[in-house]
Amino acid sequence: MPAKKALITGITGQDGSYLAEYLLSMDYEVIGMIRRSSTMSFERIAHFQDRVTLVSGDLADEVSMLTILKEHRPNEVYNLAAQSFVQTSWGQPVFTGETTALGVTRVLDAIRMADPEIRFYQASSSEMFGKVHEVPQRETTPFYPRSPYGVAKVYGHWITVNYRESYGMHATSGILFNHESPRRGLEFVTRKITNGVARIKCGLDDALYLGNLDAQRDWGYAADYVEAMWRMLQQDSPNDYVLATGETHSVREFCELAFSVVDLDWEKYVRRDERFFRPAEVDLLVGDPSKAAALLGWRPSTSFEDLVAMMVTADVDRVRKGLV
Ligand code: NAP
Ligand code: G4F
Repeated sequence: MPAKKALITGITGQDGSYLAEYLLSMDYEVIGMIRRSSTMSFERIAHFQDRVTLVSGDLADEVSMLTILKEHRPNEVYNLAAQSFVQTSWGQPVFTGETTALGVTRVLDAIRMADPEIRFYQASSSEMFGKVHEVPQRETTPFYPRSPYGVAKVYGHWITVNYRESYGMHATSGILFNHESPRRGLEFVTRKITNGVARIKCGLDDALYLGNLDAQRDWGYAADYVEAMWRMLQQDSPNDYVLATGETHSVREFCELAFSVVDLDWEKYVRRDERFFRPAEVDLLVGDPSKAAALLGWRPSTSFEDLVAMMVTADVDRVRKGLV
């Protein structure tokens, strides 16, 4: 049988890089969509760049995606591209809507026109639960987004469901809770903390400035989550799935643990900074992954403690090599 072909939008991001590695390990032919920029940053994909085909396109431009689909004819499309930083979405709400919301319609429409048999994965988010209606959150929990990003993701989720129901497309939505790794962007709180810990340990900084320490998140390991994305598209029928660990921890707990990995006391270094508080906060996220466990046979394999230790160790290593 010929190898399967997958298109990944957002291949240069955290999840895109792990998913590409995973699909390559299963002999997929991987096409990665990248957008034009004045300085290309392939930091996360440099180690396998010669094994994937990179093509130019943008979620803002439907024609570019239609052309890619017609030319490369993938069996599966994983839509991971987005303006993914919640804080930025208040400063750039229209841009966030263009990319994170309408961008999903553009990909779905391009698939509908090029080949409606292509299987589609949409990167939905636990941010859609926002001001939560129940604890833990599951596929049936009503949405109450608290940021322009969350609102855009709700649109992306429902347009995926709508194309599934309107056109019979194999369009699936993975509602993923926060997942992190040493490849996480430096602006997200986990990586900001582990990078800060490494810089303080190595004598480059003497403080770490953070916002709300009380927020609670269900943090898992990104490499575990991309495997479940693939499993979703191997099912006979499209569906919606929550991916989460089922455990929640506060930003404060994350700090405490991260500093303890290098034998430092977090209270001596962490300072509160109003700039990092949000106009509206998501206070508590904790997911129920039992549907994914039952239907996909998926379970996260990395504990919170191991995740924090992995990220701190990787950042200390990078700082010692002068890389961050
Ligand atoms: P990320 O590291 O921020 O990566 C985002 C990717 O999207 C990058 O490759 C970026 O390209 C690309 N992109 C942004 N705007 C684009 C556009 N207009 N056209 C084409 N590509 C564009 O995000 P991530 O953490 O890997 O997350 C992947 C997806 O899952 C996102 O949709 C995110 O919203 C969603 N999600 C993430 C989490 C999480 O905890 N990580 C949880 C739930 C859902 P550049 O490299 O050029 O910037
Ligand atoms: O790391 P964060 O920026 O992630 P957030 O907002 O939960 O969003 C991430 O997870 C979503 C899934 O639920 C994804 F859809 C989304 O794309 C992204 O990957 O912030 C986590 C928490 C927030 O409550 C924030 O207020 O940490 C709090 N926080 C406290 N101080 C901070 C800081 N967040 C950041 N980024 N920087 C701070 O200094």
